[in-house]
Amino acid sequence: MRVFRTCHLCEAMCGLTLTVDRDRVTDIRADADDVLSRGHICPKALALREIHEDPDRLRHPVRRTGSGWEQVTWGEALDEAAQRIHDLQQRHGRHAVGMYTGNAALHDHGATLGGTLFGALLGTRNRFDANSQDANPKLFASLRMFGELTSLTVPDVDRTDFFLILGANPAASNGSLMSLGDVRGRIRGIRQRGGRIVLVDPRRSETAAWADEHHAIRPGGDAALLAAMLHVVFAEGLVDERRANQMAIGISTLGAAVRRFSPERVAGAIGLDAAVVRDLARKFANARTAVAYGRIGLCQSLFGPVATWLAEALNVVTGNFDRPGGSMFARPAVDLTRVAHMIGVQGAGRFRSRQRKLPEVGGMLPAATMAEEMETAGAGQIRGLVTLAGNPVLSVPSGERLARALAGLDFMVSVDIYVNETTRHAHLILPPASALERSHFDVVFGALAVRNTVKWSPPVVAPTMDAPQDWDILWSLASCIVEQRAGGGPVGRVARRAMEVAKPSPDRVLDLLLRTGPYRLSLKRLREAEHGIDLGPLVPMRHDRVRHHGGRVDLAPGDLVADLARVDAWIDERRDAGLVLIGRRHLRSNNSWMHNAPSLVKGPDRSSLMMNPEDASARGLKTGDPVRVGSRAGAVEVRLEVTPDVRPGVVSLPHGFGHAAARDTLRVAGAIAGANMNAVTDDALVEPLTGTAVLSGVPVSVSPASAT
Ligand SMILES: Nc1nc2c(c(=O)[nH]1)N[C@H]1C(S)=C(S)[C@@H](COP(=O)(O)OP(=O)(O)OC[C@H]3O[C@@H](n4cnc5c(=O)[nH]c(N)nc54)[C@H](O)[C@@H]3O)O[C@H]1N2
Ligand SMILES: Nc1nc2c(c(=O)[nH]1)N[C@H]1C(S)=C(S)[C@@H](COP(=O)(O)OP(=O)(O)OC[C@H]3O[C@@H](n4cnc5c(=O)[nH]c(N)nc54)[C@H](O)[C@@H]3O)O[C@H]1N2
Ligand code: SF4
Ligand SMILES: [Mo]
Repeated sequence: MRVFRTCHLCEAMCGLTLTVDRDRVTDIRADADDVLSRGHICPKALALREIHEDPDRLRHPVRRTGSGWEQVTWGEALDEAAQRIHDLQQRHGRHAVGMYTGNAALHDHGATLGGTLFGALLGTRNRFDANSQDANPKLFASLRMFGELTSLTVPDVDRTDFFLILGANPAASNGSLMSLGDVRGRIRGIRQRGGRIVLVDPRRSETAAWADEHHAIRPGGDAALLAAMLHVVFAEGLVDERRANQMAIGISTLGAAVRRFSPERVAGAIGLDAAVVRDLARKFANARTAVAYGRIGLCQSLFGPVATWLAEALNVVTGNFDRPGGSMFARPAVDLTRVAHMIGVQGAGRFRSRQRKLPEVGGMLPAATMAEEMETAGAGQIRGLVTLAGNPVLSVPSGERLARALAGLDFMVSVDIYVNETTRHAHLILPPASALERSHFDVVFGALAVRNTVKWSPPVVAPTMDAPQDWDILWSLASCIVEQRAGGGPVGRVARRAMEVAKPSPDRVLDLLLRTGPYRLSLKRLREAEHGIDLGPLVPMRHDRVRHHGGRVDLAPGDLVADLARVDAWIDERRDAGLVLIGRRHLRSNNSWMHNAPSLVKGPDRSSLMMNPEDASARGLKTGDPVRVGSRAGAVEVRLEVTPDVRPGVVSLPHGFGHAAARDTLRVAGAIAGANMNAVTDDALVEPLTGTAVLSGVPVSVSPASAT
C-alpha cells in the first residue's frame, strides 16, 4: 500500500510516498506530485522509519526509580502526575509549576493545540518555549511594525530578482520561517532566471555554493550592516517614495535614525569594506525586485529585533514590501493569526519574569531564565515542571546549569518519545505513539510557505490500541488535574468524565478551522487531494496583515529606534583578539533528537569545532586536536577542524549534541555523544527587548584539551 504524507521533521513540508506492508514501512521516497515540494526530499525523511522502529523509543509510560526506569500503566501515570502537579499548585500557588514546550510540538497540530490549551489550564506564568532561542525577535518586530505578533513575512523566492540572505543556511536547514518545499530548486531557480543571490554569514556555509556573492560578516554585525545599507538608500535618493509613502509611516524618522550609520563608520566593526556595503545597497535598491531575509543568525544575535526590523524596513523603503518578488505574507488555509488570538498568543511585554524581569512574548517567558527561576527560593519559585516535545538541556543556554536545576525539582513530567538529556530528570515520562500513527497537518508552517498550498496526511500505519497521541495525553492529564481541582471524589470523577466526553479530535478542530478559513475548505476536500491543493502564488495581503495605522507599516517603532544606541556602542567598542562562538546545522541532523537514527549519524564526525587557520596557528592547533572551548558559563571538549570557511576570530559548533549523559537510553546517539554547545553559551546573555538567548557571538576561549 502506498501512503502520501508530508514529512513532519522540518519546516520544508516535503511530500513523501511511503510504501507500507502490513503495518511495516518498507520504502520512503519523494512524492514527485506534491504541490509544494515537487519531488524534493532530504536524507532525514528515511529516518522516519528508523524512529518508528527505534527500540529506544518509549512504548509505555515510565517512572524513575533509584536504579532506573519502571513501566507503569497509563492510569497510574496520569493520576500520579495530576496529583503531584495539583499538590504543588495548591501549596505554592499556580506559578510553582512551569511548562516548557519544544520545537517538535510545532510539527503536529494535535501537540500544537493541545500544548497551548494545557498551558492555559495550568494557569502558570512560568511558561517557556523554544521561540526564546529562535523566532521571538521576528515576532516582536512584526508586532511593532505590523501591529500583530503573527503577521510574519516570507520572501517571495519564486519571483524575486535579488535574494539577500542574512544568517540562514537553507542548504542545510531546508529553510526556516519560509517553508519552501523544493528548497534547492526554488532557491537555485533565482539564478536560473537571471537573478542574484547574496549571502551574509560569518561562515562560508553550504548555501554559499548557491550564491553569487558571500560576505563573511563579523557575528552580530547585521544590524549595523542593514542600518548602513539604509543610510545609503536614503542618502542616494534610492527610496521608492511612492510605494513607501503608500505603505508606511515613520519614513523620515527612520531616515534620520540611520543617518549616523555610514558604511565608512560601520565597516571596521562588521568586518566588511565600506565599498561592499555601498554596492550591496545600490544593487538591492536598483534590482527590479529584491528581498532581504534574515533568520537564526540574526535572531540569535545581540540585536535580533533591531536587525529583523531593519531588514524589513529595507524591503519597505525600496518598494519591495507586499508585492511579487519582495517580502510578502502567505494566505494559508487555516488563519494562523485567528488561531493565535483564540489561544491568547498575541502581545509582548505584558508581564515579566520574577527574577530578571525579562519580558514575555506571546505569553511565553524566555527559557534562559528557567534555571534561576528554579534555583531561587521565594514566592513564585518553579518547583514542578512539565516538558512537551523539547530538550532544553541541549537547546537552552547554560544547559548544564539547567540540568542541575531540573535534578532539584520536586516533580517533573515529560511528554516525550525518548529518555534523553532532559527527560532523564523527569519523575514520569508519558510517551505518545509513533508519529506515523497520527494524521498530519501543518498549522504553523503552512502560514509561512512561499507558495500558498495546503495538505492533510492520513496516518501511515494503523494506530496501536491504547497508544495515545500527544493531544490525547495532554487532554487526559488536563482532565485528571480538573478532577483533582474538583476535590477528587465523586464530584471530581464527574468533572473528569465530562471533560473526557467533550474531547474533540485534532482533526475535528482542524475541519472547523478549515471551514472558517479564507478558502472555506474542509477536511473532506483535503482527504481527496492526496498530493495537496495548490492555492497559488503569494498575493498582496497588507490590508489584512498590517493591523495598525490604517494598514500602514510602522518603520520607526520607538523601542527599536532607541535600541540603535546599543548598536552604536557595539560599533565603537574596542575589540580584543578574542574568539566568538557561532552555531551551525547539518542536513543529517535535526536539533537534538535525531542522532539515534543510525542512517543519519553514520559517516564523519559532525560535531567538531571549526576554526580559521590563522587562529589555529596562533594557538599551535591543528585538525584533529582535542580542544577545550570555554566561557563564563562552562566548558566542553571537542575535536578541532581547521578550515578557512569560518572567518578569523570566529569558531563554530553545532547545537544538539552532548548525549553522553543519556547513553544508556539513547544507544546510537550515546555512541557518537559529541559536546553540548549550550554548556558554553551563557544564560546571562540575552537580548533586552525580547529576552531571546544570545547563542551567536558568544565570547569563548579555545585551548588544547590537555592544558586543562
Ligand atoms: N546553541 C544553539 N542552541 C539552539 C539553537 C541554535 O541554533 N544554537 N537553536 C534553537 C532552536 S531554533 C530551536 S527550535 C531549539 C530546539 O530545541 P527544543 O525544542 O528544546 O528541542 P529539540 O531538540 O527540537 O527536541 C525535541 C524533543 O521532542 C521529542 N520528540 C520528538 N518527536 C516527538 C513527538 O512526536 N512528540 C513528543 N511529545 N516529543 C517528541 C524529542 O525526543 C526531543 O526531546 O533549539 C534552540 N537551541
Ligand atoms: N538539517 C536541519 N534542518 C533544520 C534544523 C536542524 O537542526 N537541522 N533545525 C530547524 C530549526 S528548529 C530552525 S529554527 C531552522 C533554522 O534555519 P536557519 O536559520 O537556516 O539556521 P542555520 O542553518 O543554523 O543557519 C544560520 C546561519 O547563520 C550564521 N550566523 C551565525 N551568526 C551570525 C551572524 O551574527 N550574522 C549572520 N549574518 N550570520 C550568522 C551561521 O553561520 C549559520 O550558517 O532550521 C530547521 N531545519
Ligand atoms: S527537508 Fe525537512 S521536510 Fe523535507 S524530507 Fe528533509 S526533513 Fe523532511
Ligand atoms: Mo528552531
